[in-house]
Amino acid sequence: MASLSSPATQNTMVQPRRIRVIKEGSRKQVGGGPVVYWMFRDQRIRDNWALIHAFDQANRNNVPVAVAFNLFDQFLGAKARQLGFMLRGLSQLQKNIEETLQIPFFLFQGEAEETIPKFLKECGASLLVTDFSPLRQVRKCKDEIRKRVSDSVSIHEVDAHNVVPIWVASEKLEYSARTLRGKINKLLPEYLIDFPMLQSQTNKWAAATNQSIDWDGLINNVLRKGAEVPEIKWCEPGEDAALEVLMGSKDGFLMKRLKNYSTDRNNPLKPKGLSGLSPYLHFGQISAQRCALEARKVRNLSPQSADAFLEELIVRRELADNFCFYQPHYDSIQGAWEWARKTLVDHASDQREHIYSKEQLEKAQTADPLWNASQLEMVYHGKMHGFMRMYWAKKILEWTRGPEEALAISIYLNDKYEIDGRDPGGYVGCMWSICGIHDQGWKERPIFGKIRYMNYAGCKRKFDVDGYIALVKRIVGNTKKREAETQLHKTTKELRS
Ligand code: FAD
Ligand code: FO1
Repeated sequence: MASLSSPATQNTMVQPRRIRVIKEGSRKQVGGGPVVYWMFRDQRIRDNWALIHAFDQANRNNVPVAVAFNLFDQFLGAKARQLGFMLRGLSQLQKNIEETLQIPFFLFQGEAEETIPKFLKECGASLLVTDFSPLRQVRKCKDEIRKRVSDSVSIHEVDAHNVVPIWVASEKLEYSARTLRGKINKLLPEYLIDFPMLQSQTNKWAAATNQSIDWDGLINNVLRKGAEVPEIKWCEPGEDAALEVLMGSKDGFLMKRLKNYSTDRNNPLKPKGLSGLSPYLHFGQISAQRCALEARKVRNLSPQSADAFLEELIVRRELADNFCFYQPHYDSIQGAWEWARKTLVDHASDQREHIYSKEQLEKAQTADPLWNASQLEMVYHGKMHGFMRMYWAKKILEWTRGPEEALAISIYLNDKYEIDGRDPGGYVGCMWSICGIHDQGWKERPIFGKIRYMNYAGCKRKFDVDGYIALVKRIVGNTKKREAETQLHKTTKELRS
């Protein structure tokens, strides 16, 4: 188990408890070999505690620093939509990091447990800095790297994703937002602080670093292999675009849309009522801490909306990481609480009005036009409205043979089509909807048992269902039209060449 802090992390610019020492190298000090930051979850230069720590350790020990990124093969089933977004963001990052910080960015392809230790050996690194993700695939990969690197290498893990580091906020699985909120709020004065400036790198990387990366080749490759889930065009990738969405003067969330957040965020007809930040937060192209700092600055303009946004951005988001970090079964029924498992089993064989297969659900072929619209919004727009995600997942529980199948299908569809999928927020979103985690029990009823129930009539009371169905119809029509035009353009080009 990593120690929370050790001598190696006492004299650091980053708060010591934001760092976990995964491995203490035999060379007590970092001195001697370069520092490498293996960038994984927090794919940004600005406001990145892991990058700040790597720089800090390199400068203190007069050694160079580099960033390394490993491109897995279709990680967690990612397709063109997600990998195109990520790689376009990374190509901007490489340009910026080499121009503004004069440090090299290395991109490897394959299994990180092979490529990262190999790189550390080649460059004689003395310290590997990693960022933090609670997902099992990431933790397994990191543990494999820990076993493979030489004794002399130290490994420090930095939670650059959460405002309050997960292991600081709570040392255990939290029951609900209510039990975590107080712990986080007590620690905000210490952790919701501004970021230090990155000093320029004092030591140049020795070896030739003009590792030119064929970004177009990489991107075309993932677009071809993942063509089944095409890219979205409404959401521009990269750190600069992320900041624009957060606080741009034209249409930025905090500048132009915050005031309606508390009233509009549950209205699927007003997608602009949400911040639109989840694609950037998921890929780490913007820091949640940055979003929180900037939201606090404008809080007096709309306190209620600002507080509602901070609750989602900090408490709800960290609750999702807390669940995935402390609950190994974070994406299966075993991860549900006893009361929920029992109620789901008690009602697993209740008569269902409809039973749909994964294919019928994927193709939005149910008898419920509202549910079909939400599925089509996810498939064509790549980001289903937050309110509809609850209804969408709960209906899958109602229309499949049992909760295990419902969970498997909802996670499969969510990870395949959502631009912000493959995220703790998604696993927890599905588990909340189908297994009632972070929720209470409700009046018992068929199929749902005590799991919170949602239905069409309830939605009708809350918003204009027909309006939402029409909105999605327009989105699907426009997307299909644009795809046809792109296809025509491509064919014409090929015919001409
Ligand atoms: P905003 O309301 O503007 O929220 C701002 C940020 O706060 C979000 O980007 C997110 O980081 C965080 N946040 C908001 N709501 C939640 C929540 N309920 N739980 C955790 N964090 C939250 N979120 C994902 O990031 N990826 C997913 O794959 C995902 N799948 C979901 C599936 C289901 C079934 C449900 C019920 C929820 C899911 N969520 C997921 C949570 C939430 O719906 C999205 O984070 C939100 O809709 C993203 O849009 P936004 O950033 O515009 O929202
Ligand atoms: N991170 C990487 O370091 N390499 C990848 O190849 C990679 C692919 C990827 C695909 C989809 C996606 O949603 C995220 C992806 N990430 C990748 C980022 C990282 O895996 C995510 O931050 C975690 O999944 C969330 O903890």
